[in-house]
Amino acid sequence: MTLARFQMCIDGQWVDALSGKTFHSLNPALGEAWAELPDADEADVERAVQAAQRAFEAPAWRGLSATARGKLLRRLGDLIGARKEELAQLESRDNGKLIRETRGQVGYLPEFFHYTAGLADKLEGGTLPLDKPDMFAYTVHEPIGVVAGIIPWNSPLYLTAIKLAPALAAGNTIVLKPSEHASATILELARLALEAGFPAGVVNVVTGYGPSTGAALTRHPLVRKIAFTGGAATARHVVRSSAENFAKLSLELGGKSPNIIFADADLESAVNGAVAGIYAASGQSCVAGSRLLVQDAVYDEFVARLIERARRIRIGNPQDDASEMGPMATEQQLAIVERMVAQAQSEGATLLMGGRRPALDGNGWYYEPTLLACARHDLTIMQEEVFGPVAAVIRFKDEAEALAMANDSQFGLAAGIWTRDLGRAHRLARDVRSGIIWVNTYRAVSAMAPIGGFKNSGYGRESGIDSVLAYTELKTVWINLSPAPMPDPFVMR
Ligand code: TXE
Repeated sequence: MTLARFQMCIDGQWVDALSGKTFHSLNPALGEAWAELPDADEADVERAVQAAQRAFEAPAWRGLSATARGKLLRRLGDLIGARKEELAQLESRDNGKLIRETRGQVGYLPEFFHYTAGLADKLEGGTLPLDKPDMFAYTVHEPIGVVAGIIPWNSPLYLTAIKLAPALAAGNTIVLKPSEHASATILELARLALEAGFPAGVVNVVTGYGPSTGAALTRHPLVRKIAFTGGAATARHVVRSSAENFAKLSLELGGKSPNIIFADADLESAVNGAVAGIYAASGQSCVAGSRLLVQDAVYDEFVARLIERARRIRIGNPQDDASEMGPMATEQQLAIVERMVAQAQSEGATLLMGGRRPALDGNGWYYEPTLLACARHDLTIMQEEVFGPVAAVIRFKDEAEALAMANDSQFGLAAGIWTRDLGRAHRLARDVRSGIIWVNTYRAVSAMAPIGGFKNSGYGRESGIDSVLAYTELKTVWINLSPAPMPDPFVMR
């Protein structure tokens, strides 16, 4: 098979790595290489960051009004909309995500750009009602500078959009480092940004591995903000890099989100919500509902119905419209899933369904929808993220026990609550320690709704009305109105 060849986007130019080195991206449905990309090292990252810094200072970008930046973003959203099928196909081939899922995600992407475009010229500062009558002061939101966007493989376009759009709306420039497992669509996004009219150097993409390309970018002294989505272990490296020059940070690190099913819930919806939470996207989702907490009275019925529904999931080629579950994005991820399922069983969990690779033709990295029953909540499978189609289910007797289990986690990204009791829904929405609460639904997203986590799920929020503010510095300006000479210089005014 001939490989597709990609170049990186630095300073508006399409370039190879200076070293000439390349690496391969693999198609998870086939388990074989399909694309060749530049393997950027420190020298390439240097070029990209310098280009972004120059673009940040240049009048072509710095001199644009916020309204003009908004118009560029709107145009970018339109261009994405016009190419959505192409982008959806490309992402599905690169990371093995279902075409029906990438179509949905890419189809919604223009909304993020349009919504954020509208925010660009609404970053109003304030006039301050000072307690000093001879002074006038106001605040202004200014861009931070060069932003590094570190992107994982599970939803590259979506996770880039929620960084790129607000960063540009606020007037920053950006260097994106997509995952070595799924870079293709981010390079296409940079092409569309140039086509939309963003000046050269405003959007750059460097491709390569995390410990080399990614680390060179996050420790670069000109990078003033790092927006990271990925795993906790990598995030710790990124946080250490940021300490060099106190780059601002936002971190979205996944979780172990509980889906809590009460006896009074509409069980059919709850079963669908559980499937959406853990088997959609083969569980490779930061908000995966990987802990199922089910009330005693409906536990047996819920588990039986979940197994019945999950057994009907059509596993197959992600590019086939009929498929409902595709492969793991990487061979390593499949190995993690297999190891964690084996460990769960050795710790006493009971395998109720799945737990193996399906019998399919070819070498894709597929894994069956899997369900493990746990008698105790302290098992590793209840505490650690798997990032695969593996749910751990446990019973609870009452609301207090459900809440205690829900909060017994190092993570706090999302939670699902299934009940018809309005008071209980609101009580748990208040008391569960996580950044997103879904009541009688799961895995809903919107450009208007912030996402981000409590505890070890990270910090900072993406999407929503405040997302652009996260890419700004606040400046306070003081004006002395007094005609009198400056008084005693040794006293603070
Ligand atoms: O992610 P990494 P991996 C979780 C999930 C998964 C685990 C590991 O549990 O099993 O993380 O996945 C770049 N300096 N999530 O290894 O390493 C890397 O090249 C700078 C949750 O694939 O976190 C890629 O671009 N950058 C998650 C990005 O970091 C570095 C989504 C993410 O890769 C780097 C994905 C370094 N030293 C995995 N090392 C979510 N929250 O949705 C790597 N990178």
